[in-house]
Amino acid sequence: MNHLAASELILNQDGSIYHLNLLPEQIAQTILLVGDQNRVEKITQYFDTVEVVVKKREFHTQTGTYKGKRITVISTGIGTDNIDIVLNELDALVNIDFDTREIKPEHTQLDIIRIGTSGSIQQEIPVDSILLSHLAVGFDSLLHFYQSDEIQLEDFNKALERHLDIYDRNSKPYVVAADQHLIAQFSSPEVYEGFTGSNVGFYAPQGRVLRLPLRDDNMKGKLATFSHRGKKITNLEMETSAIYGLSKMLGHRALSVNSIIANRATGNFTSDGAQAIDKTIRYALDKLVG
Ligand code: R1P
Repeated sequence: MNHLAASELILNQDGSIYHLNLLPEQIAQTILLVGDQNRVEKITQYFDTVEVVVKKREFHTQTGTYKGKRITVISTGIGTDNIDIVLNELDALVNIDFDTREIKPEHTQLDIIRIGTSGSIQQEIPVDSILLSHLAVGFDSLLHFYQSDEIQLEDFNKALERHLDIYDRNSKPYVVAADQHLIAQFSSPEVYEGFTGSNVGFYAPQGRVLRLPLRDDNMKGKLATFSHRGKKITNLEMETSAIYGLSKMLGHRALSVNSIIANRATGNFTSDGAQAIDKTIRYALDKLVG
C-alpha cells in the first residue's frame, strides 16, 4: 500500500484536511458546491438542522439535513484552481484513511452538485433561467496536469481547437460530460440543457473588454457559434469543467445547475440576482429529495 507522506496528504493538528479544515465525519455523501461563501447560508436556511459549521479562507462548510437527507454545502471561491483543492480534499475525506495514510480498499462515491451563477452567450437563453450543464469545456488547463485523456470527449476537443484558434495559443480546451443519472434526476421542462464553458478569468478569457483590448476581438462570437454534434456552447462561468473532470477521474457523480444572471448576447443583467439564485437553490433542493 502507498503511504502518503505528510507533505502530500496534509492534515492539520486536529486531524482535519489542510484547506477545507474538515474531518471525515463532518461531510455527507451529497455535496452542494457554491462559489460565494455567503450563498452557503442561502441554502442551509432551508435545512431542518445544521450540525457542522466550519470556515477557513474562502471555504465555508455547513452540513445538515434537508427533508431528512444529509447534505454538505461548501463554498469554493472563484476558479478551477480552487476546485482542484476542494475536489481532491473532499475525495480524500471519504477515500483515504487519515490514520494509516493509505487509500481505503472500498470506494465511496459522492454526488457533487454545483449551484452557481453564469452568463448565457445565446440570445434565446434568458436571464433568470436555470440551465443544467450536460457538457462542460474547460479553457483553464487544469485537467491537462492529470492522466485525463480517457474522460475527455476528444472529437469535441478537436472541433473546438479548429473553431477557436485563440485557445490553441493559450489553453487546449478539454470537454467533459455531466453524470447521466444526475442529469435525469434534475431535468425538467422548466430548465435549459446546456454546454458550459469554464474560463480561467472573468474579463478577457470570457471576451469582456473594460480597458484592455482582447487578442481576438471576436472571441465571444466564436464561442457562441461553435457547434458540434448539434451542441452549442450556451453559457460561461469558471468552475464546472474542473468539477466534471476531477469528479469523473475520482469516481464521483457531478452536475452543475446554473442560475443565468447575465445574457452576453443581449447585454442584459438580472434585475434581482438574489431572487434568481434563490429560485435555482429551491429547484436543486427539491430535485435532490424528489
Ligand atoms: C464570477 O463572478 C463568479 O461567479 C460565477 C463564476 O463561475 C465565478 O465563480 O459562479 P459563482 O456565483 O458560483 O461564484
